[in-house]
Amino acid sequence: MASTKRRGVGGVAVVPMAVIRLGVAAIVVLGAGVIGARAQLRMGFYDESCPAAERIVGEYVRQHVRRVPTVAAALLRLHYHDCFVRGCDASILLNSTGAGAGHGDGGSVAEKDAAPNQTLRGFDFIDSVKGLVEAACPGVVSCADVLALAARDAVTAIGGPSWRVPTGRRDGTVSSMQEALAEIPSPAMSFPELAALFASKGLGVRDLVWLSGAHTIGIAHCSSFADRLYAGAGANGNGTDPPPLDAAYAANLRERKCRTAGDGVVEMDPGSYLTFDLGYYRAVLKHRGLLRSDAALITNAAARADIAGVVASPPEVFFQVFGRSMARLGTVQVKTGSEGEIRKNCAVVNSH
Ligand code: HEM
Ligand SMILES: *[C@@H]1O[C@H](CO)[C@@H](O)[C@H](O)[C@H]1NC(C)=O
Ligand SMILES: *[C@@H]1O[C@H](CO)[C@@H](O)[C@H](O)[C@H]1NC(C)=O
Ligand SMILES: CC(=O)N[C@H]1CO[C@H](CO)[C@@H](O)[C@@H]1O
Repeated sequence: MASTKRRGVGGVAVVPMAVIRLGVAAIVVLGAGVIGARAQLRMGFYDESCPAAERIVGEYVRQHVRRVPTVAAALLRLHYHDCFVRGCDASILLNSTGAGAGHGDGGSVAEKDAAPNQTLRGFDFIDSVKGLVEAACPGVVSCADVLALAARDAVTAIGGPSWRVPTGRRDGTVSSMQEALAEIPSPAMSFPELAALFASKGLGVRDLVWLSGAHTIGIAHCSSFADRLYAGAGANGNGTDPPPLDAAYAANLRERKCRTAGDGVVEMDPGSYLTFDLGYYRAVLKHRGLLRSDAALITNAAARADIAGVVASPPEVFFQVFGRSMARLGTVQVKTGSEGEIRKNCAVVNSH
């Protein structure tokens, strides 16, 4: 505990009780529900087979994120969606093969084309990085590892946290729209529903709370939360919304960015949507979290207290707990060893 305390707040003299409690809780969570395959990933998996791999990914990411910082949010979300469907196996990157194209499993309409994925971005970016890695070491580095590394490097490049990304993930060969619809949390879900879905991935309630902090960067379309602005709009029906969006903020959105329930976009952390900071949690505490799933976080007393504790602490504390949860997310149901394949082109399975 003492060493965690030191790492957690590095250099900060006074450690609030809430921070100590967070640190202890995180360790307890780490010990529970460990997923079997995570042990088979390891740091520097490509050190011999493709020593340049991690450097190629990092350099490409830093170069492009400098010019197009919104890429960071795109890659982070892509990695998360990948891990939630069939594990972190790059199945999210596969194109649909057309109805009846015969994967034999009925999964020919890919995850990419499921409704929650229609706002995913960054596919071309990953294809480009993978192309560079393939040029250096053909057939060695998985798309799943490229995505995990690129997401981490992009978040770090915008001044956000870093975390350890052990490698050795293998790529899956199946991508299914139906599974994506079932396994990716809907923004309309309540806290217990979100917690149950995270638990099914071996992730705890605190992982839910800290990973949601990813919404400190990026944007949401009005359609993703329109039911909080307009009764009857959106997938969630009748506009019941505990707790509701702050009334003044909702009115402002209706007048400006979301005049209709449709296509407008809103920064999830207004004013600092390109900066990895505590703005998102501050907004959530003020009932200005855009999505119902954001608002849901403070319906749970313990989660609300954790968020208040992190908001009152130096940003390094958020960075640390976020990084830990990202490291765990990156190990969800990974394929290793001789499972799956190393895809040559991230959009299509290899032909055998
Ligand atoms: C807890 C359940 C979650 C729900 C229900 C959820 C839902 C959503 C929705 C609806 C959007 C907006 C999409 C749009 O309208 O364009 C969004 C954006 C985003 N989400 Fe989540 N999310 C969740 C958790 C996460 C996690 C765990 C991460 C990553 C660790 C993440 C990262 C992001 C990012 C970075 C964006 C912005 C994407 C962009 O700017 O293009 N989300 N999320
Ligand atoms: C995958 O789909 C995208 C968008 O539909 C397309 O641009 C790309 O060429 C496809 N890739 C392959 C390898 O078929
Ligand atoms: C409206 O929302 C409430 C609370 O979630 C739910 O019990 C009810 O079934 C909903 N009604 C309709 C018509 O969707
Ligand atoms: C990025 C991406 O692949 N988006 C797709 C999401 O699904 C729709 C169809 O439902 C496609 O038209 C998009 O291209």
